[in-house]
Amino acid sequence: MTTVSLIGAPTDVGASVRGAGMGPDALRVAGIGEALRAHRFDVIDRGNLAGPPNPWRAPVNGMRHLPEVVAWNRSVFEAVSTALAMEHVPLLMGGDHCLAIGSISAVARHCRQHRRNLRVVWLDAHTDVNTEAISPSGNLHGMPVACLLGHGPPDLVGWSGERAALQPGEIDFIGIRSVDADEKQAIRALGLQVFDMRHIDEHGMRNTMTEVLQDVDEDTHIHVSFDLDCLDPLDAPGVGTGVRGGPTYREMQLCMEMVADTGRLRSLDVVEINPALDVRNRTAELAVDFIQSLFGASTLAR
Ligand code: HAR
Ligand code: MN
Ligand code: MN
Ligand code: MN
Repeated sequence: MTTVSLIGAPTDVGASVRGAGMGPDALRVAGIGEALRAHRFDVIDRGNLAGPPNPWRAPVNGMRHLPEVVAWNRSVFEAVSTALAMEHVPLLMGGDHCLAIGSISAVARHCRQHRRNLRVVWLDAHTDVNTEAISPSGNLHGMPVACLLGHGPPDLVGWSGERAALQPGEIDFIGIRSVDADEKQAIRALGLQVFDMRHIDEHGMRNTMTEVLQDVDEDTHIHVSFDLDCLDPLDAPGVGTGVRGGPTYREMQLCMEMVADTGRLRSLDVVEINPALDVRNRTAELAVDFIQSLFGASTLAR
């Protein structure tokens, strides 16, 4: 039986608004553990990691709260590494999206050690590929992908053991509809594969996911990094940086089910849920609904 390790990282140090630190408990209240157990997973809730409070300061050298972001990601890196070493599926409950630096660095190191091919599926309204030199905000939740590709402050680069935890061909972005001006140039320079909302409008989620998953084989480790602002804010109001025009509920279900069908999902981030902005925990409940599909609960599955 597969064991899922729930890891809470209750912080908003990388975000532009406060509140994402309550995300882990919102997911627990929405029944994340019970939902996975109902689908015959062993679930261990590791509780919440500890880390520094949000000092709520202005950016320094183009970054807000760098020391705090480093500290939180160190804890995440250790916890995810420990879960992977036990062959558990780590499910990181954020917290804001800066935490993907620690999480995916740990996954990348594990994949290299075990000679697995890594595929990261980045579900987000944003590409998060800013650097401190080009970010319009200085918020580190807009920079994790750049750091993982080896571009960012030395303190946040190289954790996997290589300068770049990821190669550009190892990550696909789905649901994108908000990219900053200089970030667009960075995407082109890096040669990143971005399936934006226009692509999904024109080709549909089925064709999009077929393309994303085409080279997945039996040695592939799929990591999904699920930023809840990928969804339309009408469905998921509890996010700090919502952008209208996201995938529909059905499109997102299909996305999750097609990942599940590969049988290769091995790690997951669930980030950017902000209960302070939510309506009756709707966003966390929706997240749990999609997570069940991602772990294989389709309508007619036994
Ligand atoms: N691109 C903007 C910035 O860098 C906003 C991006 C952050 N929002 C997120 N991450 N929730 O996906 O400030
Ligand atoms: Mn994000
Ligand atoms: Mn986002
Ligand atoms: Mn690709």
